[in-house]
Amino acid sequence: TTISRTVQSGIYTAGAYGHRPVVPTSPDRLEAAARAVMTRRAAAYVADGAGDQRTVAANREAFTRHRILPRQLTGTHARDLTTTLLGRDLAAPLLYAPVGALELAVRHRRGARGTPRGAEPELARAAARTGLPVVISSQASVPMEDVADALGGTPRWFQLYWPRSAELTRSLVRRAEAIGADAIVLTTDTSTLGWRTRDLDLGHLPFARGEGLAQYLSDPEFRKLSAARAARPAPSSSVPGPRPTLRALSTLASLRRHRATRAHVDTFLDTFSDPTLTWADLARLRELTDLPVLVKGVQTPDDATAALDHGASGVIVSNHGGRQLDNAIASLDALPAIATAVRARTTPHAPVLFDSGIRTGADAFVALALGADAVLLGRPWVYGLALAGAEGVHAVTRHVLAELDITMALAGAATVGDIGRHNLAGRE
Ligand code: FMN
Repeated sequence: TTISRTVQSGIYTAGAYGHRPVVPTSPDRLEAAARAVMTRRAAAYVADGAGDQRTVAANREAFTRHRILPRQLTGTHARDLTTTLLGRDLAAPLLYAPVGALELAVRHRRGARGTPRGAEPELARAAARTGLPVVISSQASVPMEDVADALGGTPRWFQLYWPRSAELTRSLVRRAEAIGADAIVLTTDTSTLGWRTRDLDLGHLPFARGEGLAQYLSDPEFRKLSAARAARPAPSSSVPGPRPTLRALSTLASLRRHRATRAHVDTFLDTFSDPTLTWADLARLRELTDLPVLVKGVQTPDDATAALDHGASGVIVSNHGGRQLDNAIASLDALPAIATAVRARTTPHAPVLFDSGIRTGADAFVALALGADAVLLGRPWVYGLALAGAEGVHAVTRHVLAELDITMALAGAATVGDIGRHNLAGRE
């Protein structure tokens, strides 16, 4: 039986007995429901993006400009969603995008029965059921070793923000190897943090409160840097910080909860993401590990080509969900030319992954048709997590896969390899 039949019939049958889906199946209702339960800071951090939110909107709008061609009597009664990525067989061309400071999304659930400490283990439990790879974030709320424990045999990749310290970089990469990561995802679109107006207006950056720093606080090289910083006398010229307000007590509590100190936070802010890097530096990362390195944040064919020329094993077409450069082009609009450039450059072609705007199975189908080998699901699974923990992540994943399966059925694609531009209406 197909996944769509299991999920769809399951929902309708349960509905006849008075039950509703674990989380809404419609993407807009999913987002609205999650926004309603999350704290104000969490909703701003997770759901909103940079500047005037133009790229957040553009990422979605781009999908409305592609139409799928329905096909009849194609005999696609049984579909095969499996695919192969970096030599590994996957149940579907879908991965969990790296998301930092994830604990924000479950803060309101603290104390809920059965809610474990840490959000990533909940994601991991859901992933262990779907079998789809988790890209563990550099900014996770739980050390990667603990996420790996919860993942069991589920594939995991590690996402790296390349720190300014070579020792810390090496240490993070070694740890990723030790937890059995299949690949390193180097996120290059965050050389500097985007201008995130909603977070700015709330004065809220999780990392400044000690949140989302678990990979660093658990790292021996980071702790050395931090200890050295704490031992240094404060520069006499430094401007004294503002006096904390009563509200800032929550920050102090947060720091305590994470056993973080100001020195840790300041060390992180100092070392996070080296802005001086150029393509030539990619070779250093290449020498550091035998793992495939995929560059995440590519939005132009030139950058895709540069990534491959400098040793990347693949690219992730992404604009960070509109959280970085506002007014940037929609990620989907960047995809076709990049897919073409990568295919012209490599045989067999290096993997082209896609994210930023995937909300539904139909979206995944369109991205695959435009040349993606697989897609990363971002905010939707975070919304599922916010609403119903591991169950919510699992439900969101199943909804997306069921709709992808139904889309394949109705468009006449029996396998992932069958999906292509011929499935989309031509553009006049
Ligand atoms: N991308 C990273 O490479 N590293 C991160 O730590 C990271 N943290 C994120 C945190 C949040 C709350 C969100 C929403 C995204 C984050 N991203 C991060 C970007 C996602 O990996 C992905 O590119 C993005 O969510 C795709 O956009 P979409 O969710 O709108 O589809």
